[in-house]
Amino acid sequence: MTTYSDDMLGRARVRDTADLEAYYAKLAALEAGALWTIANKIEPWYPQPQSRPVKWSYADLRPLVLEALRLVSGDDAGRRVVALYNPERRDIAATVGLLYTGLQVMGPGESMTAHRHQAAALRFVLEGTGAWTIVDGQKLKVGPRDFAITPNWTWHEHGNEGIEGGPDPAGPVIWQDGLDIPLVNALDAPFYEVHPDVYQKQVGVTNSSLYTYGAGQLRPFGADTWHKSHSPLLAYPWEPTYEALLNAAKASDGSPYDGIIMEYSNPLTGGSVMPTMSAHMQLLRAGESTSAHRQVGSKIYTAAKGSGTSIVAGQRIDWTEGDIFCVPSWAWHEHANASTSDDACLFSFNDFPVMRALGFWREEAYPDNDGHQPVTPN
Ligand code: GTQ
Repeated sequence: MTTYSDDMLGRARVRDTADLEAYYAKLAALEAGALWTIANKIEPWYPQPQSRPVKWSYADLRPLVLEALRLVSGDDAGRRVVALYNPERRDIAATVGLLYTGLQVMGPGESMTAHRHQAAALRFVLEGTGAWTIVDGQKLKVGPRDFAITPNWTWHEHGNEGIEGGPDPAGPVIWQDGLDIPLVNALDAPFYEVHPDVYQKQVGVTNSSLYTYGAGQLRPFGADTWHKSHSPLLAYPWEPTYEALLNAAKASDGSPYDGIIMEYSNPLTGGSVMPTMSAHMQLLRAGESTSAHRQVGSKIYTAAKGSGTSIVAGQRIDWTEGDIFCVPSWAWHEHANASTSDDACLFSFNDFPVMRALGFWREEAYPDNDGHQPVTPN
């Protein structure tokens, strides 16, 4: 066992004296300071996230998300989104770590203006059948549980072609946005532009990237000319994703920590869909409960199907469809399907590609108690 004592040789262990206090004041006046007064804080033994595990209940938030439809216009809001904040991270608009998520609502027939920004975005559709997005001219149609990406600096706009009171598609669309805005801002790298024509012209057929790259293992003609850092496939529909999970479950037990889990990947590289964020869908079979592990990086989960319980840093989080919860960096977490007859699915996205690219990646299995954390009573 590693001992974490800040009194040991090798850590900063200076005791304050009157002389030192006076010295610190003189340094402060010159915009300087003695490193040893803060060294242990700024170089902790292991990650000390300011974010904590939080669950956002869809049943609680949904009526408020829908209320925004009549309170603000899409044109005035830019995007009509209820953002989810970690209590200590409101100042940087983060949901967990340096990731952001929010619930965006679009009424039937609405469309939002085109823009682009340095932050990358992803979407996971929670409800409504009329959603579309145009990413760099390419129109994508997305339905419930579909996943789509808006890589950084791509022009994008979205809307809902549902007809109010119409048969199908109808009704509002609510989708979850996931962005790396706090990361981009922490790096002082944000840029933003409104499209010169306010709206984009569609190029090619709707869902063209899906037609071209959607067959995963089949590399299309022209693939050698793709040199961007994000996936050429922009949308990942639910049905083939779910089928892939069910098929994998026939052949393997998957991960002891995540059940049957698959990463939405760039079909050309097998890597993450974008350089800063990766996303997964996982299936917990009926009655399945996993062991705990932890990773360096932040994760945001959405209950996509069924219901269950996750233990995050010892805290019990019960979830059902549409609920969102977060796992701060280096927090132990494990999942259980609440049903013994139906499977459950969790969508999640994370900043792991950043951790891997920078050499920060670590992962550990919970060592004690058969892999299960003690649960803190609520
Ligand atoms: O769709 O571009 O939820 O820029 C927050 C910021 C969505 C978007 C958000 C954004 C977007």
